[in-house]
Amino acid sequence: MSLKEKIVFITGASSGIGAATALAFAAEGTRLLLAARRADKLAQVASLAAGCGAAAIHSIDLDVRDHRAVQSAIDTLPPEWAPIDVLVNNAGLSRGLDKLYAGKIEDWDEMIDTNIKGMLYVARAVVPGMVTRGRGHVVNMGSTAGEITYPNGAVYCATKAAERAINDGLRQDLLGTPVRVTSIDPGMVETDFSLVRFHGDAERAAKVYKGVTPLTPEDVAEAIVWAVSRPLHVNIARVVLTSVDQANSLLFNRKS
Ligand code: NDP
Ligand code: 8X3
Repeated sequence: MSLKEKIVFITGASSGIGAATALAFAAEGTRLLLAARRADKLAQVASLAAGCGAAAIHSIDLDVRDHRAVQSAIDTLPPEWAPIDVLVNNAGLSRGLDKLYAGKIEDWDEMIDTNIKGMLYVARAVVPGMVTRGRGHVVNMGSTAGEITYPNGAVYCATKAAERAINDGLRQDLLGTPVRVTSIDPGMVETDFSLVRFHGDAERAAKVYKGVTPLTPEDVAEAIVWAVSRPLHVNIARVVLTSVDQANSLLFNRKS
């Protein structure tokens, strides 16, 4: 299916998987609606996307945890940007790697508010328009962490288990409409994810990727574009992808 001129809305487009997804969709000639909180980073991604062939770009400074801001951002889109064809519900983060009984409440709140509630707010604001227009595709960002919980990561893993339930529930609730719903579930991807998890501790973040070859953000972006470009009667429910050095969220082939 050609994606040319389709409107693709990507949350968390300022970095990592979201940024790579923006560039991959840009190469398909789509129109890109990019959202994140860091406007400077978003502007850099927008400029790269323009160079990759995006048909048009519109950026929104948005915190997905603020449900009024999310609804207002969608309600006040310029008319030419309103008919969103594809939503990549990607904004998310991990905070901390602690035993559950020693975890920081503010870390839990941030993960739950962003990964679960933020994802829901964006879907709630965007999906009704897709139903009314009789077309659309929602791509939610899951993780292997949502399938098997790993030690010290219970709350992050729980947010991705919730994503799994919400993704499946949304697909059931959209049965009878042409709107498609896909979860993309990567294992370890080298992005700013670990830097954010460890509150900016770059040395600790680098250790996460030591001795393994992780996925790249571009690997994940390619899977997203693939799922979205299937013929319109095909719904890819879930794509699970890891590097060959990872079997699941617990098992790695670490060389050092
Ligand atoms: P990055 O840290 O590189 O990117 C995270 C993105 O989310 C940034 O663009 C950030 O933008 C945005 N974001 C975070 N909080 C908010 C918020 N409150 N409102 C709006 N945007 C927000 O990490 P990744 O690219 O790795 O993460 C993207 C998604 O992929 C997440 O959902 C993550 O859970 C998931 N994932 C990551 C894996 C990995 O190993 N890296 C594996 C599996 C899934 P800004 O700060 O500018 O707002
Ligand atoms: C990110 C992958 O295993 O680092 O969802 O939690 S993991």
